[in-house]
This record gives sequence, structure tokens and C-alpha cells, in this order.
Amino acid sequence: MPTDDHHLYSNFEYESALNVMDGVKQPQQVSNSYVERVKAARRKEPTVEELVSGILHGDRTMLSRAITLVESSLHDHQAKAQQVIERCLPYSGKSVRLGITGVPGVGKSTTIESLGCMLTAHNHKVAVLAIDPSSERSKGSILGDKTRMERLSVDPNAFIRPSPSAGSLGGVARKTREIILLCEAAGFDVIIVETVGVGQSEVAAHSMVDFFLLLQLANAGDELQGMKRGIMEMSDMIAINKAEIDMQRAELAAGHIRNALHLFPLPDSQWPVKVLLCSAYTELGLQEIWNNVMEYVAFTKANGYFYEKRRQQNLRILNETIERTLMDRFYNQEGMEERIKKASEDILDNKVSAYTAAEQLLGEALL
Ligand SMILES: Nc1nc2c(ncn2[C@@H]2O[C@H](COP(=O)(O)OP(=O)(O)OP(=O)(O)O)[C@@H](O)[C@H]2O)c(=O)[nH]1
Ligand SMILES: [Mg+2]
Repeated sequence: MPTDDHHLYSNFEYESALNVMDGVKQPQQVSNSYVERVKAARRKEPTVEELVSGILHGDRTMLSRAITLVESSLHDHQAKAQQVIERCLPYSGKSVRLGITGVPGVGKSTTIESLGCMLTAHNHKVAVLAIDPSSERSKGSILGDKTRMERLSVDPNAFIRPSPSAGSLGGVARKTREIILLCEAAGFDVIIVETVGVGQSEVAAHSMVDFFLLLQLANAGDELQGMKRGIMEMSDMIAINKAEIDMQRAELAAGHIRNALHLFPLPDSQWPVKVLLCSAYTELGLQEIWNNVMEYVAFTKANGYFYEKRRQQNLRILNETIERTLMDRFYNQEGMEERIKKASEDILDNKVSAYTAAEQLLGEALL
């Protein structure tokens, strides 16, 4: 018969139904070795192995630490991050990636809070990320305003991570893409990316999500809301937020937008863009928004667009990575700064043409 010695429990011959009937202590559900490994890993700098294992077990601490490596600019951290990502890749991709954009103050964070809570209540695991390349804001604003996600930020089924700290938009976008993969490997099945709909960051966000939601206000002018053709064409749905303030006015604004959309051809997805009203406060329209996202996913999976879009997004990463690496190598060459400065002076003094100078510099650096 088994004794209290735990090791004996790992021995198969003692795990008979009789032992269960006898009320004998059964082996723990979570193996001790895993718990021990997690504890050890928390004390020191975790290895790639520990990070990957932690992420795949849905360990938020390990997920956060891996994300910190992704965000680090140290070469060693980057190398480690890449190994973790590579190992997590086979477990990623199984989420719905939802982008939310709109001018500052339109209610993106508040909507994500309401929508996120609605989803976790339905057993979804929701990760919220942000793309905000402007340094001052990201020091704590876009999602640092966790006060606007009070409930979601303490929800065990939600994970909120502020925008990677300022840098080039390309850098921030790349990091966010990698963070999406890690969150997916950790079991998050809905990824929401918030981005301010001014400038180029919405283009970056669009390039990494399946569905792009544009939030608008009923009472602001079109120019003010970035109602440029570009952003509307990128959107898979447009919602007039804060509709509860004045439903009539919101309906009027929705009508205007619907009319404008009629002028556009059907997007590549073949999905007709819906315009609806919502309120992050009263939760009006939120269920409808989510239903629409689900319908879109089913529709585009059926016509193949969903997969094609992800493939194209992946190829874009390939090209961007090549470009970035080449640029880095070129500009990080020793003395390159001085050489460019010298060439610039020569060009301004008409000693050499810009083309020749560029070719010379490229030749020197890349040959
Ligand atoms: N009346 C009303 N106010 C709302 C609603 N949603 C958000 N707000 C308010 O609008 C303000 C801005 O909301 P945020 O969620 O921070 O907006 P945001 O788009 O995330 O803003 P940035 O992150 O700064 O770009 C806050 O004061 C919210 O309380 C809504 O549905 N109705
Ligand atoms: Mg916000």
C-alpha cells in the first residue's frame, strides 16, 4: 500500500481504483515539479525554457517577463526574446485580433473596458495592447490610464499591457506584433489593440489585426475625426460612441457615414461595413459589435480572406525585417555618421552628385 511518501504516487501500480475507494491521498493536479520550477524561475532571470513553459501554462508573470525582453533594446534580451517567440509560434494564431481606433477621447479605453468585461464574463481570455509611439503620452497615458479599465485590470481573465515605450513607429509596431504572439501562446483568445487614430499608428495597428473598429463621435466634425478616406477604408465597422448622450444626433451621424461609405467600392474582404451606435457607459451596441466581429470572422474564413490577410501581414513582416536590418547595418557602420556628413558637404559644394555619393556610401558599407 502507498505510504505518505509522495514519490510513491508517481508509481503507476499504486494508482488503482481501490486506492481511490480507500480515500487515500491522490496525486496533485498541478505537478510539484512545475510549481517548483515556477518558483525558482521567479527568483532569478528565467531561462528561455522557463519562459516558454510558463507562457504555455498561462503564467502571467512569465508572459510579462518575456514581453519585457521583447521591449528591451539590449542585444542579449532581444536574442532571448526571439528564441522565446520562435518556440511560442506554433501555439499562436488562435485568437481574434481586434483593432480599435479613433481620435483621443472618443472612448476607446472605456469601450475596451466594457467590451472586455463582457467577453471575460463569457469565458474569453482578453489581452489588451496598445500602439502609441508618441513618447510623452505612453509614459502612462494610453493604457496607463488603467483607471479607465478599472474592472478589466483586476480581471484574472484579462491582461493589459501599455504600449511599448516610445521609439520609431516601426519599432513599436514590431514589438506589439511579437507581444500578440506571446499572448496567444499564453491562451488569450481575444487580442484587442488600441491605437490613436491620428497619424500613422492606425495603419500599423491595421497591419496586425483581423478586424478594425473605428470609433466616432456624433458631434465632432469629419476633419476632426480623421474621416479621411484612408481610415474609413481600413475599417471593418464604424461605431458612434457616447450615443446615449443624444441618440437622435448619433443616428444622424451614422446616416451620414453610411452615405459616405456607399461611395466606396466593397472592400477586398467582400464584407459590407456596418455603422452602428454604441455607448461604453450603457453598454448599448457592445453585444452587437462583438456579434459583428464573430460574423466577420466566420464570413472571411469561409471566403479565405481571413487567412490571406494574415499571410500578407506575415509577408509584410518579412519585408520590413529585411529593410530594417539592412538600414541598421548601414547606419551602424563605424564612422558612417561622419562619412554621411562629409558626403553631404561635398554634395552642397557641388563636388559630387547625390547619386554618386549615395552609391559610394552604400558600396563601402555593403560590399
Ligand atoms: N457619455 C459617455 N462618455 C464616455 C463614453 N465612453 C467614454 N466616455 C468618456 O470619454 C472620455 C474619454 O474616454 P477614453 O476611453 O479615455 O477615450 P480614449 O479614446 O481611450 O482616449 P485616448 O486614450 O486619450 O486616445 C472619458 O472621460 C470617458 O469617461 C460613453 O459611452 N458615453
Ligand atoms: Mg485610451
